[in-house]
Amino acid sequence: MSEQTPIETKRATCSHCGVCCGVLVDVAGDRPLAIRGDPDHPITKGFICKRGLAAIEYFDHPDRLDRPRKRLGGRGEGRWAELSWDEALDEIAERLRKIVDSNGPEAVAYAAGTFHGPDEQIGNRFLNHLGSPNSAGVWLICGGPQVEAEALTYGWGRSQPDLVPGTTRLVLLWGKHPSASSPPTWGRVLALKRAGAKLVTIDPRRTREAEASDLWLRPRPGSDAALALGFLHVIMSEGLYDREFVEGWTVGFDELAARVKEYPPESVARLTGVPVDDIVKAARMYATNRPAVISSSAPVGMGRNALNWERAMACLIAICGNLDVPGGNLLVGPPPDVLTKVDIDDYPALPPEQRAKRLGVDRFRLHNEGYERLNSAMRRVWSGRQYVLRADVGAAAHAPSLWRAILNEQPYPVRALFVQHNNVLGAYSNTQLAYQALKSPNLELLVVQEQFMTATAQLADYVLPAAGWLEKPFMYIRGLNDWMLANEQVVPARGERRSDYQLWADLALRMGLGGSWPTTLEGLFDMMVSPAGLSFDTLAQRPQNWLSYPKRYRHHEEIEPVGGKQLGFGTPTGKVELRSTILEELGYDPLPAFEEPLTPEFGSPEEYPFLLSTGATVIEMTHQDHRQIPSLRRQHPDPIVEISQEAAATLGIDIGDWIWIETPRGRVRQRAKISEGLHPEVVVAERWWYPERRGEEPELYGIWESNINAYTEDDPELCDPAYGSWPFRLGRCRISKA
Ligand SMILES: Nc1nc2c(c(=O)[nH]1)N[C@H]1C(S)=C(S)[C@@H](COP(=O)(O)OP(=O)(O)OC[C@H]3O[C@@H](n4cnc5c(=O)[nH]c(N)nc54)[C@H](O)[C@@H]3O)O[C@H]1N2
Ligand SMILES: Nc1nc2c(c(=O)[nH]1)N[C@H]1C(S)=C(S)[C@@H](COP(=O)(O)OP(=O)(O)OC[C@H]3O[C@@H](n4cnc5c(=O)[nH]c(N)nc54)[C@H](O)[C@@H]3O)O[C@H]1N2
Ligand code: SF4
Ligand SMILES: [Mo]
Repeated sequence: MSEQTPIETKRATCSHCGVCCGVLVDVAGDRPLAIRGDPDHPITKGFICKRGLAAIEYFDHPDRLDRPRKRLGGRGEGRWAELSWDEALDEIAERLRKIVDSNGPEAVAYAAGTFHGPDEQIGNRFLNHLGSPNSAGVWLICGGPQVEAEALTYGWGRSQPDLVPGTTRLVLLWGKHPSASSPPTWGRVLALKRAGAKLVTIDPRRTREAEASDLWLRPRPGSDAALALGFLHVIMSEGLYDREFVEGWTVGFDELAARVKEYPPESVARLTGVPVDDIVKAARMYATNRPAVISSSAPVGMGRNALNWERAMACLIAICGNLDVPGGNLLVGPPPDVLTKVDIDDYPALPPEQRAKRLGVDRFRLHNEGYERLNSAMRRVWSGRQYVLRADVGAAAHAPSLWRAILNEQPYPVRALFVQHNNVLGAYSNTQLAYQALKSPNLELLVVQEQFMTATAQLADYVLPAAGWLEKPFMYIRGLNDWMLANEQVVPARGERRSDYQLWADLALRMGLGGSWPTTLEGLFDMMVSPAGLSFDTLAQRPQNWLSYPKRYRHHEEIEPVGGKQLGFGTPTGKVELRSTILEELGYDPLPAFEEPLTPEFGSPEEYPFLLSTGATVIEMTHQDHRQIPSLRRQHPDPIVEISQEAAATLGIDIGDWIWIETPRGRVRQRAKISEGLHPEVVVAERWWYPERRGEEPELYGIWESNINAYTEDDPELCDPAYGSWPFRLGRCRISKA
C-alpha cells in the first residue's frame, strides 16, 4: 500500500455468524485496515463482537486457501498439486457427468453447514436442477425442528420473538444462550428486563442468562419435552389459557388436554429433575404475564424428542394467546416483492420421482410426503407462493443415512459429495462413521470448498478456495425475515478465492443444466430484487441500503381478498393444529409426547453415570471456526469440558486438569472447567480440532483426540421418528483424570 492510497469507509455485513451485524470497514485500495460496528445499521445498531473485530486477521491469515488443489496420493496423505479453477472445474464436471450417467443424479450429494455468508447452502439450486434430492447438512439439528414444528402447528415459518419494551411482560429463554449466540438480542432482553419484564431461563448450566433471571429451571438435558408437557398440564388444568383464541382458532384442544394429563408436575419432576414447585411456578408465570415471548435454542433437545419439544412449545405459545400478538411470538413471512433464498433454490425444478429417492425418507417421512402436504396447506396463506418453507429444512436428506448409504451402497450408491462451509468431521454425531464414508472407495469424488484446510478438506479429491464475507457482496433474504439488506463487497477476493455460488454457476454451465445461472453473485442478487424494480447496485449504493416491511400481527384475522373470509392459519384445517393432521396422515403420533431419549444399549447409567451435553456457543468462536485466529485462540486455547462442583469434588478434579470423557464409542481429552451451578449429573463437552497440528493422516489436526462428536450417537433408532434429528447433544459418559 502506498502512502497516498486514500482510505475509504465501506459498509458491510459480518457473516461469521447468522446475527449479521452491520459493520464499517476502512479500506485502502484492496486492503481492509480497520473494522467497527455500524451505528446506522437498522438492527444491530453498532454492535460488533470479538469475532467481527478479528475479521481482518481472518482475511489475512497465512493459512487461508488461495489456490485450488487436487489430491495426488491416497485420501489424507497430504500430497497435492495446484491447478487452475478452469482445470479443476473441467475435471470435476467430467467426473460428475460419468457418475450421473452410470448411477443417476441421486448419486450426487451435498453437505453444507450453517450460515457463513449470503450464498449459504447455495448448492441446493444446482442439485435441484441436476435432479438430486440428496442435499444433507446441519439444519436437522440446527433451526430445523423448530421451523418444522411451527409449520406443522401454525402453517407458518419460524416465529420471531417480538421483544417490545413496555409491552412484552415476560421472556422465557429456553435452552437459549443469547449472551454468546446473539449478543444484540441479549441486549434487547436486558433492556426489556429494565423496563419491568420478567425473565425465566431453562438451562442445565447456570449461564449469565440464568443469573439475570427471576426464575431459573435446571432440567436434565434432553428432558425438555416432558417439561413443556408439564407446563401444558398446569396451564390447562388451572384454566390459565386464552379461551377465546383456543375456541376460535385451534383444533385438538381436548385431545391435547387428555394427553397432558399423563404429565402431572410430580411425574415431570422425576423425568426432568426440576422441583414440582418450580414447574408450577414457571407455568403460571408464563401463562399469566401476557404477552410473553419464548426464545428457544436452535440446537437443544434433539434426537427422539426434537419435534415433541418444539411442538409442545408451539402449543404453549398458541393456547396462552402469545402467538402473533404485539410483544409475543410473531409470525413473519417472505418479503412480498423480492425472490428469497427459497425461490432461488428452485425446489420445483426437482422431479417428483427424484424427490421420492431422498436418503432417509423411507423412515423420516416428513422430508418427502410431509413437505408436499405442508406446502399445499401453507401456500393458501402465502398468496399461492410455493415452498415458502425452505427445502433444506423441510425436505432434507438425512446425514446419518447419507454416510450409511455411501458405505453400504444401500438403497443405492452415492458416488459424489460436495461439501461447502461445513467441517463434516466435527459437525455431525458419530463422525467416525462419517470419516469412513469420506474415505470409502465407493465415494468416487469428494469436493470441498473451504477457507482453511480442515480434517474434512484433507480427505478431499479437490479443495477449492472460498472467498469470505469481506470479499463478496452481501444480500440476504432468508425467506422468513421482515427485512433485507444489501452491500457491495469490501475488497476484491484475494488470490483465487471464489464465492460458493461461483462454483455452482460454473459447473452448471459445463453440465448444461437448466435454470438461469448468472455468472456472478451480484447477477444472482439482481435476479432476486428485480421483481421490486430494483437492481442489486441501486439497493446496495443507496443511503438506506435495506428494504423493511411493516410488522403485521394476527395475520389469521385478515380478510382474504377473494371470498371475504378470514385468512386463518396455513394448516390443513386452517386452525392452529394442537393435534397435527399431517403427522396423523403420515402415521405418526399427532400429539406431543415424551419418549425416553436414550436406552441402555447406548450406555447404561451404571457404567456411564453422567449425562453428556455438547457444544453450547462461546462468544470467541463460531462452531469449529476461529480456532486458528490467534487473538481469539488466546482467549480459548484448549477444549473445555464443564463439570459440576459435586463431580469435581468426588473425582478429585481441579480447574484446568485434562480429563477423559468416555462414551461407549470412545474417549476424548479436554480441560476441566468447574461450572458453578451446573446440574451435578451433567458434563458439557466441546467439539475441537487443532489447526496448528499436522493435517495428514493419521493426525488430521487432532480431530480424534478432543472432538466429542467423534463418539456421540447417530443411530436412526435414536433420531426423531418423523423428522430425523439426531441426538448430537445427548448421551451418557464417564469422566476421569487424564
Ligand atoms: N456436539 C455438537 N455438535 C454440533 C453442535 C453442537 O452444539 N454440539 N451444533 C450444531 C449446529 S447448530 C451447527 S449449525 C453445526 C455447525 O457446523 P458447521 O456448519 O460445520 O460449522 P463451522 O464449524 O462453523 O464451519 C464450517 C467451516 O466453514 C468454513 N467457512 C467459513 N466461511 C465459509 C464460506 O463462506 N465458504 C466456505 N466454503 N467455507 C466457509 C470454515 O472455515 C469452517 O471450517 O454444528 C452442529 N454440531
Ligand atoms: N458465538 C457464537 N454465536 C453463534 C454460534 C456460534 O457457534 N458461536 N452459532 C450460531 C448457530 S448456527 C446457532 S444454531 C446458534 C445456537 O445458539 P443458541 O440457540 O443460543 O444455543 P446454544 O448456545 O448452542 O445452547 C444454548 C443453551 O442450551 C443449553 N442446553 C444444552 N442442553 C440443553 C437441554 O437439554 N435443555 C435445555 N433447556 N438447555 C440445554 C446450554 O447449556 C446452552 O447454554 O448460535 C448462533 N450464534
Ligand atoms: S460474529 Fe459477532 S459481529 Fe459477526 S455477525 Fe456474529 S455476533 Fe455479529
Ligand atoms: Mo446452528
